[in-house]
Amino acid sequence: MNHPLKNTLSLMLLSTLSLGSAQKVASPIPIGIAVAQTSNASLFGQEQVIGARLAEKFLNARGGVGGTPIKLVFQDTSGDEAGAINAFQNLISKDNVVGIVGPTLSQQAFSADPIADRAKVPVLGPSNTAKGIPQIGAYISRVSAPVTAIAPNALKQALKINPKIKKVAVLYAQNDAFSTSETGIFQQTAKDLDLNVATVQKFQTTDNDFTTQVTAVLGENVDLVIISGLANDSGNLIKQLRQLGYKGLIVGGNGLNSSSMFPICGQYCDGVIVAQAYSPTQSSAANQLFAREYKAQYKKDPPQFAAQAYTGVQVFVDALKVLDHKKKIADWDLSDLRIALNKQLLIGKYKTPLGDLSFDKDGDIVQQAFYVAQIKMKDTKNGTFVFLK
Ligand code: PYR
Repeated sequence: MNHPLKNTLSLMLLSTLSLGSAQKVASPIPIGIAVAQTSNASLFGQEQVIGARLAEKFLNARGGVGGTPIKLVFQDTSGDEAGAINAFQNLISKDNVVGIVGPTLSQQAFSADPIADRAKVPVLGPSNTAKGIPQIGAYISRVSAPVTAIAPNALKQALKINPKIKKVAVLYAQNDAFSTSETGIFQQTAKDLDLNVATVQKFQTTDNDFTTQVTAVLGENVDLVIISGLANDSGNLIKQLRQLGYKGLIVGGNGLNSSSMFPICGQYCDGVIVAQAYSPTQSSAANQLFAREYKAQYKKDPPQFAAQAYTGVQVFVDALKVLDHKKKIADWDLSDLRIALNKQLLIGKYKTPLGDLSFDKDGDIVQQAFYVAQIKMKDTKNGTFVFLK
């Protein structure tokens, strides 16, 4: 019989045991994936889930970690800070993962990453591009190149397409850490390129009506509009810019880097320029394999968010393999392994779908190549990112 007192006693005994004795690493080896499976941020998160799952399937088919498979443990962060904190806490204390790939947004990372850092659990940010992410702590690294490396490329490409651009409008989501970070880089780059920033307009990621901002932009007669926001807000903003008569070029930031945004702005997405940290045509063997597998399953080119999530899982697995050579992962104490894994991943070199990569001393990604794409819509829902030279 299940007596309540007996249950309480065994719980107390269990917690004493786990406090007093070392916790071993589970088999299969648990790796946490804390991304947005719900909320507007799931426009990115769903692609991350696909990328991570492909990595799990693929890497396990190739022997996992010295013959031991990995097992991804998913916790939905939703789109806010509380969701990310909750997901991180569950992965760290309940699911006993060796490391975490997540969260989806920089805005969430600034709240959730310090929890993992204090618990000495390595984190690989799959899509956190704001300035300052790896500097959150010694256990925080990322496989998503920062806005400083990416954003300027889109502006330079816009000038290549239209060298006459002089006057620009800048819009950004003021309640989002990535968007405020990215707009800073866009605005600095615009000044460096001798462009006149005629107006800077703010919005919220939760906004749906952009009439005020669009009216201000139209009043300035600009040749280029630069947007830093997330997918839903930026998509609606683009749609309203076009509907109200803006005809010039549009540069979007990393928040527009997902085909999930196409149904939001529909045919109005056409022509938007977006810099990328990934190209499906990247020539490495690792990417050819990944892109082929993705395309076979989803009938389209893999997007950046999927490639980055895949890469996050792969970096953990490659680093675990090195440690497994020293001592089988199953024989490690979990806390010791998390510390060793963080050290190992920072010194490793990786052949990934993003190309060859490593990390700098802060844990920021060192990546070889970046790209710029322009959105080409086929109809009101479907389109592609066409990579520009
Ligand atoms: C970020 O939140 O950092 C993104 O790039 C979306």
